[in-house]
Amino acid sequence: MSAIAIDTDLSTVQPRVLDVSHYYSPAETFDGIRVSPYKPVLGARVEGLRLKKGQALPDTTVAYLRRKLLDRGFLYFEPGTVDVDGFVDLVQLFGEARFYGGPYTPPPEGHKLLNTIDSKIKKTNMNFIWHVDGGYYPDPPKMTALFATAVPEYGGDTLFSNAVAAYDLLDPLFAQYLETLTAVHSGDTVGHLPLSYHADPEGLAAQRAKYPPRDTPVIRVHPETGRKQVFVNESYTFAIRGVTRAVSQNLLNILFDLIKSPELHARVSWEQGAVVIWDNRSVQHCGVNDYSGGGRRALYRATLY
Ligand SMILES: O=C(O)CCC(=O)C(=O)O
Ligand SMILES: [Fe+2]
Repeated sequence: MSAIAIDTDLSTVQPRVLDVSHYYSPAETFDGIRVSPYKPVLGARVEGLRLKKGQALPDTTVAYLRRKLLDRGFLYFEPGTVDVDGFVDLVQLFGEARFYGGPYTPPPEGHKLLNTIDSKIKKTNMNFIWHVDGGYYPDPPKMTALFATAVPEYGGDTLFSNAVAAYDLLDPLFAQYLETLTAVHSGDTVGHLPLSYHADPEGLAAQRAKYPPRDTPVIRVHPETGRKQVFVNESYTFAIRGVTRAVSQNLLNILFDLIKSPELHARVSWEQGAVVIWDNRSVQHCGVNDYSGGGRRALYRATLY
């Protein structure tokens, strides 16, 4: 029996990995506020800021925080940064808040601009599937923010994934091909609209009329940062145009899997009073469904344009 010659250096056949050094961002202090990476590839933790309702921040500080948000994908503000009233002021530093709630995400008492994701109210499970908010709208919100008002004893985290870094993980020739493709998005893809409006057929019809299927590039250039990113998501992307159904589904599955790569992620374990505001254009998110039975979970949400 002759031995099989192994003449391949297996170290050359390793899979490509993300070059994390592109995302390196040292901790820094600006105007007494400490900003440090939340995770290496995504997010920044903001500590030392205290903002009361109606209190102004210097323009230079606001500009700094806006820059950091675009650069890091999200800002996590430690508990104690703001109360609920201060939350409305804080988020408006980053855009114009508009009401975004649906039948299961009503405004909390006294806050018309906000809506609530509350385990006592919300019975649809769509927030556990990766998405961008309003991904089937012609004008999805630029930013989304959450303020934790009730936190279960264990679990109930929110996951975030960097869709710019997801693009960096694509092999260049494959990325070039994807850049030629267009995807169709719909509020019906995983049943978001029919489940949200199942008790309101007229409301459902109105939503479908208002938000017909929408086309976008599969890979797009972020309008503010100029960075390329993956621009399909599992909740709302229905198909890729002009290819067979098998190719559409398989390409989408590759991209959905990519978004689920742990090195692209940050996982926020909520503490009462914590705030996260993220760039809803370049960051995907989903809730983690592991908290039923563990106490109430309620997040006040603001969407910004
Ligand atoms: O429940 C969660 O953590 C996800 C919430 C969500 O999808 C949102 O705030 O838009
Ligand atoms: Fe969401």
